Amino acid sequence: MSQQKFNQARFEAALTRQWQYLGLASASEMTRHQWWQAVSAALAELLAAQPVAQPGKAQRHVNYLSMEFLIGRLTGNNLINLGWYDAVKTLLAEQGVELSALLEEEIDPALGNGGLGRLAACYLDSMATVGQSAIGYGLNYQYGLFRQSFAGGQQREAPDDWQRDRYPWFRHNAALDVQVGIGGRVIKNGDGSLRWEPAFLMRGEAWDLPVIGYRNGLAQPLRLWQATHAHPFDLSLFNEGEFLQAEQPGIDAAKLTKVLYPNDNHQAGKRLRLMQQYFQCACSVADILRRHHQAGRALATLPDYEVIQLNDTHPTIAIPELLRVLLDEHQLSWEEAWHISSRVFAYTNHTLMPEALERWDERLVRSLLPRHFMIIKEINRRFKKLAAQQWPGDEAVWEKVAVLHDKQVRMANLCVVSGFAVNGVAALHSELVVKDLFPEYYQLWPHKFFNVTNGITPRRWLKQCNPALSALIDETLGHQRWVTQLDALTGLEPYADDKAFRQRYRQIKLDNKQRLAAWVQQVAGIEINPAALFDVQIKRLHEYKRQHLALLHILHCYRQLRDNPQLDKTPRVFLFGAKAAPGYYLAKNIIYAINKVAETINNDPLIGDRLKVVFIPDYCVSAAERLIPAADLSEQISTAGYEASGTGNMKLALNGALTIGTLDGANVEIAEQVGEENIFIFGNRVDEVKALKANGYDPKKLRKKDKHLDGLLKELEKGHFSDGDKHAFDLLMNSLTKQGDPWLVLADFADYIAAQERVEALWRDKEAWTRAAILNTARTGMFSSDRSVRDYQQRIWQSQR
Ligand code: T68
Repeated sequence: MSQQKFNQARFEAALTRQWQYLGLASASEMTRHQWWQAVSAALAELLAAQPVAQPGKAQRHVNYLSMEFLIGRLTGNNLINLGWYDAVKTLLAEQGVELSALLEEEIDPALGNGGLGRLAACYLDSMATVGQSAIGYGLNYQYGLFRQSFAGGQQREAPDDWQRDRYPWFRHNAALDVQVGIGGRVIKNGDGSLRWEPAFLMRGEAWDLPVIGYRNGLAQPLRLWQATHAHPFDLSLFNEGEFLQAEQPGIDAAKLTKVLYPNDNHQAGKRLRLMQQYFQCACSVADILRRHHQAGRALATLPDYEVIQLNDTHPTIAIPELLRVLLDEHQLSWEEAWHISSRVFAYTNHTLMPEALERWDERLVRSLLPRHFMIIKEINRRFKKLAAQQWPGDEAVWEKVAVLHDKQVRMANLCVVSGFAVNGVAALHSELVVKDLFPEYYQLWPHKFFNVTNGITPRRWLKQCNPALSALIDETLGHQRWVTQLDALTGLEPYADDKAFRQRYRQIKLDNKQRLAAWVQQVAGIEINPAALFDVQIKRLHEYKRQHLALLHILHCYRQLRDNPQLDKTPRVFLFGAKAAPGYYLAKNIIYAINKVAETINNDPLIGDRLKVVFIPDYCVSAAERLIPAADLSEQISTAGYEASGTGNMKLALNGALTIGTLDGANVEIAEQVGEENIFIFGNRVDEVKALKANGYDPKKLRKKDKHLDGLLKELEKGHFSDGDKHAFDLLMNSLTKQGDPWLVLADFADYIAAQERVEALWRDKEAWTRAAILNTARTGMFSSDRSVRDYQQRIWQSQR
């Protein structure tokens, strides 16, 4: 498969149609935003008109079901993958338009919360690039993840109206519309079979975005469903003169895909969320079966051609939906239907935290999806028989493994029982999935359990976001194979010892830092010194990720400088980017604390630019693309055992930031790859965390013993950073003390500070630091999502069933 040719004449013609459509007299009348719209729409048009290659047929097609696809900006990325970037750049330059400026006009499609949604986007890019035939199925939310701003240091949220209706990359494929029911009751047919009679019907519209493989001529869809009412009007009501009520159902259906739920690693249990999940699954299952029938294939062969990968449990309801269609619409027996469905579904677990494991109230499921509830009950009943054989009379085990328990449907259990594969997302996490979360299932079905370590796409996370480093790599290796074979970066290893190379590598980092500094000035109004160490923590705000541990380190540095103003201390800029779920008050309190501490430190004349603290507002994919190439230090400091993998850790290491981190998630594998002398590992390990908790860990005792730590906490408590308000950080302080410090922040504090001292020691030796940074770039090739996708292929999708 080869790259698609860029047809300049057709592009120009398409571009002309765009400004004519806008009613303008010439291209030069377009605003910069219109230029972005026009160029993107013209490219989309060209792409749609060209026949695209399809991956080989000898493999199962992957249906990647995810409630979130955090795709980020598309125009620049598509140009790079198409290989058309330079041609379009030159063409626009002739019209006096700068491509890079125009790309800044794109609003990020933020159709996801964090790592899980971004992972789905990286996997789509990699599947298209390695030639894995696939469709991503998700929802077309009208409002993406909220926009974040700060007012007096507090997080404010505003709706993210990202203009899905005018997004130039979308194509509405009207031929693919589906009808979806909800509510109602189950009816017995004359022959004793069952039929669901829904109370309402909705229509799902297919809105496709093109996912373009890297210079291989492949494009395949990300299909996002948008809800509307099945009939724009209830005609009978309309005819009776009830105009307003007649339109009502349309309004309700459209509500379904209005907003993305802004929680990560937490389940709120909302009715509308379950409706979203079902809507997404019903549309997707219908589309998969439509394709299968259209290809003239028998139902029984479905598992030979299709696999459905569930991105966490959010799309689990697809399992009873497929069974329902097979049983009720195709009149298959239970055994026949189960024989099909149980070879189709594979499930990826992204968390062990109990509050994130989805459970739905039986009553809610029954009222919205009465037939599905019956099917879930039947799955549970049959599984109970198997469990009784395996663990006769063991009620305790049954309570753990049951799909239905305590009037709740447990989605993770439903996935394990009904699917053929379960995987964790990093080696350590997959081990804990087996040992701590599903030990009984593992005993029953060891062959179902896998690890697939997460990955990131090198196209966006190196080639696109760090063009200067990419060019240096091209030149040094003498080829660009690394873009699709990231392991080739090991070829850089010898250059870590080359002084001239180190100089160039360092200069690129400095340039990136300068660019970042200019942007920080713009968005945060803070001047930062590019020569300082850029210490970066970017991820969702969550207690287990411990942004508050980083805060304690900041307080420590500030104390040091006040105690000893002459101290020769490494100048640092602490950069945070994080959104807190709107209802997560403790997380918001941590943001507030960081912002208030920042305010004090940044304005302290004694400190100058030796310490700066910046909380970048509205962290998103495009912000990450600026921050990552400019980072020196990557903060990956979760409580061991709680970060399933992390993927920001991979992006930062690849771009030459050294990691300071716990032995958690993929940090473990990063440490293995880069070597322990090129990473700063600290803190309690998983078994030590467990032991501490089991033996009655008491943060108060720790605080009493450690006078220095006690002093730092007192400053927060006494209103030193909050204009005398002693209660400003109550939520945070209560968590650290009265509530027993569940995330062991105080327990890891001393070792964290010691690791930070090692960071400063290495930083003082510029050459040694750069050497370590280069080795991070050279040795993180295995974290390409191309490798992850190949692992999925070999271990799960294309393996014998
Ligand atoms: C993340 N999970 C993991 N969840 O926290 C991270 N949750 O360790 C891992 O690297 C990443 O997944 C990819 O595997 C999430 O991002 C969510 O965003 C989420 C969203 C809705 C409900 C629950």
